[in-house]
Amino acid sequence: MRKDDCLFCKIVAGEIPSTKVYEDDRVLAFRDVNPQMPVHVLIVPKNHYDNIGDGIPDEEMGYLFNTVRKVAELEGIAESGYRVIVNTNDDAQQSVHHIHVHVLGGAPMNSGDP
Ligand code: DGP
Repeated sequence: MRKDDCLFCKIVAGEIPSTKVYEDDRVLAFRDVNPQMPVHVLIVPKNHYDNIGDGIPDEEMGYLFNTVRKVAELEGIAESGYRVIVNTNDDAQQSVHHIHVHVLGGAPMNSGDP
């Protein structure tokens, strides 16, 4: 389930390079090109869904969010803490319309941080 004009589908396919943090047959986690924190990883399902409102099956959504824990452990932020953000549609300034989970951490966050 790929969308041909989707940037993150191209990253999943390896057509656009990324710095991978974790990959399995269902998800890819890679470093954000414009990090807002020392750790800033994006996790995407390999199947294309525009966003939370796009009917991603419960099981696939659960798998996506369980990958957050794996990434936090790999990045060494599981104990210190991290923030999880899923921007959805225009008011949230979702800029890439392939559902993705931001995992941010690596330093204490203040209220103005992402
Ligand atoms: P959002 O605003 O939630 O749609 O976040 C999209 C994020 O994707 C943004 O933080 C920057 C990141 N991004 C955009 N283009 C690329 C890219 O080509 N490679 C990587 N690694 N990240 C990208």
